Amino acid sequence: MCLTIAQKATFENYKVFSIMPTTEIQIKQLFQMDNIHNGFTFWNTPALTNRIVNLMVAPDILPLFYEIMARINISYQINIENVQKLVDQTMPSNRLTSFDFNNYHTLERIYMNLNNLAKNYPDNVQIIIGGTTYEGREIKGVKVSFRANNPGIFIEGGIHAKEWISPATAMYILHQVLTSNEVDIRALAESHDWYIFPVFNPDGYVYTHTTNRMWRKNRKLSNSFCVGVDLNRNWNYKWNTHTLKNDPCSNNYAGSGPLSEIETKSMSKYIKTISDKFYAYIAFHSHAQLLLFPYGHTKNHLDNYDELHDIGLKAIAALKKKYGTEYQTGNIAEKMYRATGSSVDYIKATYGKQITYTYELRDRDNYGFLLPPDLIIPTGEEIMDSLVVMFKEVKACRSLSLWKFVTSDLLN
Ligand code: 0X9
Ligand code: ZN
Repeated sequence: MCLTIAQKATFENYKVFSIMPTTEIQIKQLFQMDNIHNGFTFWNTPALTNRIVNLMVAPDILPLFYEIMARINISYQINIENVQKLVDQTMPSNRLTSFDFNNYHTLERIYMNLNNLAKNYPDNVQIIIGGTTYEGREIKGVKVSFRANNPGIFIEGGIHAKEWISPATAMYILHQVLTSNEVDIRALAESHDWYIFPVFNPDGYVYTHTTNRMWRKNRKLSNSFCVGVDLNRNWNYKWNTHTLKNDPCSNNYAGSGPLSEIETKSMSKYIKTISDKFYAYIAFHSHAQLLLFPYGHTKNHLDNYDELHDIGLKAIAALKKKYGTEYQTGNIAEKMYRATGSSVDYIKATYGKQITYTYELRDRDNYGFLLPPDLIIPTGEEIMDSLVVMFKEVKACRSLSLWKFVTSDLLN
């Protein structure tokens, strides 16, 4: 008899190298490495010259890595000696009994905390099941409100499974909205309704805890032997217009069609039901320290680019104050890479929402997706600081014709 035992992926002695491409040719050459061997994994996509690319290399193909680097004559340095060591540091202990921000948490524990908040703040917190997943889980979130019909802010976390700082930050914001005594935070919190969904991709998130810490997509099985769709390529705006080959084995597989995935389909249906209740949509990702805004298909400065850029600059200046963390802001295609089918682009294009930002959270190159848990609180604090300024600026811009969409409540 043959037994198959589900094994946890190990990253023992996997290394991460920072590579600095200086020419377009080098970018193309790096890009091709993805296809040479599946022991090469890019932590960020090679797209811009003079921007560091982090590449994870399996131990058995180190010689091949050194050979390719020499051949394309590119400078690099080692950044992480043993990925598994960092993976272990991010794993929550089974002994954890309460929810905190010194640890990452399992889906179960996050959902339990949402339930507890609804129990403890019955007048302000309402549980919402926004959608469902391929494996039958709930996509759970909350609506937080201090006054009926406040203008809404929607917060999306965890659409990419391995980006654990994203759900952690969404939860941090939620707790601040409920409990902070800081005057500016209270003012922001109580003048808005909050729709907060910390984990848009629950199946993927669970899988990163149980099986493969570096998983990104959902867990949909398809005809191909490869699993999963990138839920941030699956939304119905310019779906799959950029990829040359929509490959199910790629980490950016856009799915068989727009909204083909139950996660995006169900959440898009839910969002439609509240589309007149919110005017801002914020998504959390990692890792690059960028504050991005639409669109992903073009570098052109469309719609309210100038306003979003101005607000973005002020928000990242506020973000930097406490810990000196440097962000850049700009259009997604110009600051990162071209990518279509994302949730923020969809929300902006479909509902004309003017305030749509994507935070690529900490860090840059030291830990990548494996940000140590003692950096959850500093990350949360600086993001809260930036949101306070972002929405002060939004309010200050109200004289511009652009803001006529903002409900009168916000203008009071
Ligand atoms: O590629 C993505 O989906 C995001 N970057 S990540 O490294 N976290 O995967 C960027 C999303 C930006 N949004 C748009 N393309 N509109
Ligand atoms: Zn992401």
